Amino acid sequence: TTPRHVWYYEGRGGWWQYDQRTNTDLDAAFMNGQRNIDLLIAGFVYVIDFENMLQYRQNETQRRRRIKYDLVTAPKKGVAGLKLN
Ligand code: V3L
Repeated sequence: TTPRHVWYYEGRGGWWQYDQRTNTDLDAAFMNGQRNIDLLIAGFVYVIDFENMLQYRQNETQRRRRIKYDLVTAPKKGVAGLKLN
């Protein structure tokens, strides 16, 4: 079943929905009250920081992307880099 709300990270001029596995991990960590979580995404460890609502690569913190939790129907560029048509 499709959840009502999902996690997104910022792209250029829009938002990308996280892939399903990462979304499940983010839900679990957030509901568990964690302030942040380290996740392996496309071969790199990313920190997802719920306090500041940001994600960034653990070993290279210059690129900081905003994240949000929003309706699954919110406007998006696609899912995890796969563009919607
Ligand atoms: N899930 C998948 N790929 C990611 C994620 C993530 N949570 N975070 C970063 N990347 P950085 P536009 C994004 C990818 O932050 O045109 C989009 O998914 C990231 O991919 O410096 O700018 C698109 O594929 C980027 O390729 O660690 O909106 C692509 O950018 C790479 O990791 C272009 O999107 C480095 O990101």
